[in-house]
Amino acid sequence: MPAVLITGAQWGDEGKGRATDLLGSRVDYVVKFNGGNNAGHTVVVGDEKYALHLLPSGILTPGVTPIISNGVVIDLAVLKHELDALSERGVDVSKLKVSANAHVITEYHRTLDKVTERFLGKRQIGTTGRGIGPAYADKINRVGIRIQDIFDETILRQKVEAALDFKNQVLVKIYNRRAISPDEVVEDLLGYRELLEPMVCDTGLMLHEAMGEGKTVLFEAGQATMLDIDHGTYPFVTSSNATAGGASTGSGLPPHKIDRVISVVKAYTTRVGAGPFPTELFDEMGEHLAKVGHEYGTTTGRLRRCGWYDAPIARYAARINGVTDFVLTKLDVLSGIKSIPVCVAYDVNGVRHDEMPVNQSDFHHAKPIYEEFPGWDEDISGARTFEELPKNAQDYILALEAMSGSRISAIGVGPEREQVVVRH
Ligand code: 2SA
Ligand code: GDP
Ligand code: MG
Repeated sequence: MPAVLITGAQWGDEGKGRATDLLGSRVDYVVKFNGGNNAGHTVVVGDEKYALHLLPSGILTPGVTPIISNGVVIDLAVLKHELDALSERGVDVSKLKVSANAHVITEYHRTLDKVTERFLGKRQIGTTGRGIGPAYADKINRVGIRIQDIFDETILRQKVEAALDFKNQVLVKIYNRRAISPDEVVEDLLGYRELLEPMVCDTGLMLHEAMGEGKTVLFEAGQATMLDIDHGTYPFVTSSNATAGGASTGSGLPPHKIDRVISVVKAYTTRVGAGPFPTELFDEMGEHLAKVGHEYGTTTGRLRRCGWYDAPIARYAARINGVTDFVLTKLDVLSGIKSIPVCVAYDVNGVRHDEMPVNQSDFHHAKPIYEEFPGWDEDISGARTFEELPKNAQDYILALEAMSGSRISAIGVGPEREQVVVRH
């Protein structure tokens, strides 16, 4: 398996960090190619629980070279903080490489993220407030600051002044905030030179050469298909490409190098932040899933919205990403539920839609059409083979597989490293 990609099929928090960790011991490089410290990946190793935001989950696997590639937006204070925190816990972080072309998140991006959300009021996206959208907006507007700029003070100053020129007018005149001093931003960024020096390189070239030597690469997507800037529920999305295509533009490796696409999908659905969610539950069952599944944002601590499995979304993810395998997580959370509804299609104003409607308003009005599956009472967290699962759990998996457009090759039955059923 020369290059494998792991992506989320739903609205994030499917358990991608955990899936990356599972494959980690079989790869040489783990690449984070999109997003920034809005991500929240939880990995449980024995008694230790790690919550990673900016660093790829592969950093926890000895021997792996973790890479933050060009498609990522980096908050340098967070980078330093996460590296220090992991080092204190005995994790070797010395192999990390960072792309010279990655963009930085600065104070003005964080400020703009928060004030824009406040300004939007009821129409807000529910961002993580980490400055992600404004940093990507600057990248697209060609007024972004890249990691390499930090090593040329004259250029850095010019770019920060250019970026702040218009923003300060907006901050002062529209949002009634104080102007941000370019000097302070420049000083702050220059302070990270020493930290960055040994890790900055041309990560695209590095990966290309590694693959030439037969090394294996794992791409780890942040967020998920339905939060993708192009293919998600726009505008209730993040600002990067979280789908498979993003791995290529976000790393500099051509698309044909990726030969396996694993999509992680939860046995039910969750969403954090605003936006349409057809199978969302507003009753005690929603509360039950949130409680049993510990559905709280890994980055912001926000309670996640919960609902039933949505097969058209899984099929959509299979199509957009070219999924070769699904990893189904959190099946254990469904234990004890008598009858489990699964959304098989949508009703939009009396018309049946078997696939994701292309029109955003249709998706906002989509009512799930459910099929019911009998549940199971057994604790399945000790199962390690498909045969050890109760018959109804097996049938649930097989039904999801038939509806979702690709093989389910592994099933999470608990948060811990070994709590997984691999199907051969
Ligand atoms: P942003 O901050 O601009 O990327 O927010 C835009 C939308 O994307 C959603 N988003 C996420 N959804 C699920 N999980 C994410 N990571 C954290 C986690 C989130 C947290 O693992 O739990 O802790 O709140 C993530 N990151 C971004 C976000 O909710 C907006 O809807
Ligand atoms: P990510 O953003 O996709 O990496 O996922 P998060 O780490 O934000 O959220 C997934 C949560 O589910 C974490 O708390 C994991 O420890 C937990 N988790 C992952 N797989 C399983 C599973 O199979 N069962 C249970 N009960 N929890 C799981
Ligand atoms: Mg998460």
